[in-house]
Amino acid sequence: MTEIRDPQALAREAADTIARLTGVEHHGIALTLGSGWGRAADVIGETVAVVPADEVPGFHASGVPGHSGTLRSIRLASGEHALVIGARTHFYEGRGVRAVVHGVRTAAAAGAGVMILSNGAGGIDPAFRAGEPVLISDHLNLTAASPVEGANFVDLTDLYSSRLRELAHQAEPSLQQGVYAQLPGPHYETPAEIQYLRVIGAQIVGMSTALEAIAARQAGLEVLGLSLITNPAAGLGEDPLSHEEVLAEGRAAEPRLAELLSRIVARL
Ligand code: 8IG
Repeated sequence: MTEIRDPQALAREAADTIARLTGVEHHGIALTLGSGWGRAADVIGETVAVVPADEVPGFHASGVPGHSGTLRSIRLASGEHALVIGARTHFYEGRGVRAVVHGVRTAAAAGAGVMILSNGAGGIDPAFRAGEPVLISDHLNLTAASPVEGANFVDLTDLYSSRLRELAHQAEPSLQQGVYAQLPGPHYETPAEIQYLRVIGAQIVGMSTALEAIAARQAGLEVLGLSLITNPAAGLGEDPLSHEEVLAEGRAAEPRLAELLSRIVARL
């Protein structure tokens, strides 16, 4: 029956369940860790509790190989707790936009003020090489969908918080930044579509994050977005795109990304 429930009420119920199962009442920071970013959960602090996603209202076990299906509570050096959401629902799974942004709404209900959204993505700008992390500076939401319901005109001017980007840049001065385009997927783009995306201002392309960022802003969270470039976008590299390539680049980058996220989180 959860599909017809008010999304706010479902997020509240999820947050209460997380508090009960982890023993942690308040999570000040939340992170969604995409392809390549998972190892960060082992490094940013001390894991207090791991909860299977399907024990929390509105969450589903992951349908994507290589993606985990748990929620973790982590105690940071500051004493604050971070909630790691290892159970992202993608738009292409067809569960609807409410399911896609349920993690973000749950994070807000759990007390988060900062939402870190990470992903694996294709590089359109040739300056972004496979294996590199890139800060998301802005996005093009090309899903033709919105997580916002009703006449609710949410401002997205500084969606990817310039304060948090500045802070990330201090943690890692070599970080470049770019505009992320979210497409519905699950197919990758054609080379013609990548040329079109380049012309309209996209430098990174993926299948997540933009809808989540919008919901995060609506919920009053400050958003930091990070992409691991796992492949040159279609038509720009030598090889056809494959999920195996994505997973392999992700695994290779994991230690570096974990260390990067630790340094960023330590500055929040
Ligand atoms: I990882 O090249 C990853 N996710 N749409 N295109 C799209 N999504 C992606 C890509 C890519 N690489």
